[in-house]
Amino acid sequence: MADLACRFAANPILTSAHLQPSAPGLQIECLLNPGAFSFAGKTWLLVRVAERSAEIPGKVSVPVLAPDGGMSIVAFDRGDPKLECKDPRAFAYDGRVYLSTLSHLRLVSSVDGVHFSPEPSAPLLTGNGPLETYGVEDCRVVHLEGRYHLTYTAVSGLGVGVGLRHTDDWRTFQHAGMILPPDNKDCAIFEEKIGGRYFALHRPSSPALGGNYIWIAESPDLLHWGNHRCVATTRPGKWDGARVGAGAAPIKTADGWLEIYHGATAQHRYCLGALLLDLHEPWKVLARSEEPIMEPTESYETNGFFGHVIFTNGHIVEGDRLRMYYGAADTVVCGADFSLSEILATLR
Ligand code: MAN
Repeated sequence: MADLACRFAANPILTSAHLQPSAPGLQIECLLNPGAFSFAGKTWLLVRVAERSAEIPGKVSVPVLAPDGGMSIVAFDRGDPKLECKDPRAFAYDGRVYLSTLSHLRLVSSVDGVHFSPEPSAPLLTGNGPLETYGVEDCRVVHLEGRYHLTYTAVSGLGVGVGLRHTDDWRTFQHAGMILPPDNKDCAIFEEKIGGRYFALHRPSSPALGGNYIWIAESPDLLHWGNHRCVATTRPGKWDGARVGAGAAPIKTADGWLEIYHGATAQHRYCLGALLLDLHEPWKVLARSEEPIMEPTESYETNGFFGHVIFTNGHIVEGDRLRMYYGAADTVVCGADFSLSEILATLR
């Protein structure tokens, strides 16, 4: 199947050169995977900014947050036999895993949805508390019952789980804590209740038995999630053979809830596909892409900090147009437009 994405001519729309590091002594390694939302007549992205500490000769180092605030630099000798560099994203020392960068979330805004500029007065969203000492990543933003709800990957030495924050004005935030404990990420809340309950897609990992699959859960209050069911497993040998995870909030269409999800191979090639879920019983999958609807093909998608990656967790829907924002090669932020009816046609 053809790649259905109409990429922005201006791609990449945001690179590390567009933003300033969050503190002296840090440098921005890459920008990734933005959440997206409309607010005050503009399009906003909540970009993941991954930073590293300034190079220390002969050392591998990374900034880490303290559980009660503050930041320190953890550094190990490059030649130390206890040091094991896994891939560019992580390393282990004496069996303990660290990320190679520390991520926070930053707001940028735009009047045309293509050209974004930083919001100097907007607060940075940084890791907060003992479950976020390795940072916060890949935030989904939903607007539900008049408030914005942020679900994001909360990372610490204790594992990778899903954090929740709320805001009304993008100035003050309420931190609701971890709603899905490790190992879990890629949590996308539906933008309306179904049968009087909130629903969310999420991605627990159970690699020893099972895998990295998309699940659905329901909740009376957005805090307590239960009745978990698996909706999509990986498909051995295919483009989504090693892991799958939800993108942004499912999109309500006449045919069902349309979810754009990422699928990766064991070689870590990340493509996008679609799932169509029943409108009233969203744990029922009506259709699923056989082939990706978008694959890493452009040089900014194949080359970078971690190449061959297209990862989305933010979009704006206007009529038939799905304007999708995505992280490319874990390095830059890009945009692409899709036609919803074209995606749905591939699922029939
Ligand atoms: C994981 C996540 C993403 C990242 C991809 C590709 O799925 O941590 O943040 O973009 O891997 O590296």
